[in-house]
Amino acid sequence: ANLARLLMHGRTGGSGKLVILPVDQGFEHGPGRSFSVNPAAYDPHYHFELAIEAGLSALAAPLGLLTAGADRFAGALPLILKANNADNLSDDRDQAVTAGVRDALQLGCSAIGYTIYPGCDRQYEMFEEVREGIAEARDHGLAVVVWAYPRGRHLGKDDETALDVVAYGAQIAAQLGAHIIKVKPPSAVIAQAEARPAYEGMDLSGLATRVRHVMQAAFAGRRIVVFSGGPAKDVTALYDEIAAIRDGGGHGSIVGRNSFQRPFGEARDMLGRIIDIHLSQAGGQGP
Ligand code: FBP
Repeated sequence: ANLARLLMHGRTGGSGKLVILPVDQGFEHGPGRSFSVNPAAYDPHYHFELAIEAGLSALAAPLGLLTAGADRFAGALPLILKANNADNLSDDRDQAVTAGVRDALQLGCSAIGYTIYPGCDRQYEMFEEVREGIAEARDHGLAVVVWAYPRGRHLGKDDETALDVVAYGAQIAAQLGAHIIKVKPPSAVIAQAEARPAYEGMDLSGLATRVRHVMQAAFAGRRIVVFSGGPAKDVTALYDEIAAIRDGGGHGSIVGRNSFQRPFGEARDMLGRIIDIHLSQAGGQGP
């Protein structure tokens, strides 16, 4: 029922697509870096208003931000409690569990979300923490979102978005029991030497082909996969990327900085365009 709430809400409701606003960057990247370019975004209410006005599927954020908006916006749109977090002050590739299923239920959330860092030194502890959260969430009927972000000493920055690595992260998230998996758009790099033969002969030049492969890795499309927006970029480049995600069979987008680092009206209209692209036919209406 909670997964249905997410899938039926907003302008994408009933289409099988999702467009989500994630606002954990104040915690993950720091407040100045995240919000100073658009100071109105320091206010948690701003993000609720943006997500509601743009007709999004859900708002995903840590406990503090969701609590700060709950008094005014309770029930206005599905919420995803981002229940583990990292900060940028530490070099540790790890996430602390910052909230639980009980918090999600108190806030009326539809889902709980966790980041995993496959490839980092603490990955197995992270998998165990997330496994506990997922089991409890399922007991209480909450949907589960996993941010699958491979990183670690053995992966260079470019390797984190390599196609084989992103696909591997999506597979691990699916195996852990995620209903919805969040990944970064994959590049044409194949990082693991032992994975290269599997990709021989494939033309990986188009993002749509790479997205299709990530969907395969997420149980052949039986799990919902949404793609992140990354650092703020030119809208044309962003729309091209969203069209390729649609063409590759991706289920939607989860776009934070590209949304709230623009003025409200511009962000609302841009999110509207992202929804239009996801709702249009693959290969049809272009960006
Ligand atoms: P953006 O659209 O701003 O990239 O947000 C997506 C997201 O997953 C956030 O939820 C998270 O804070 C951020 O990316 C983490 O990115 P990274 O770990 O690369 O700094």
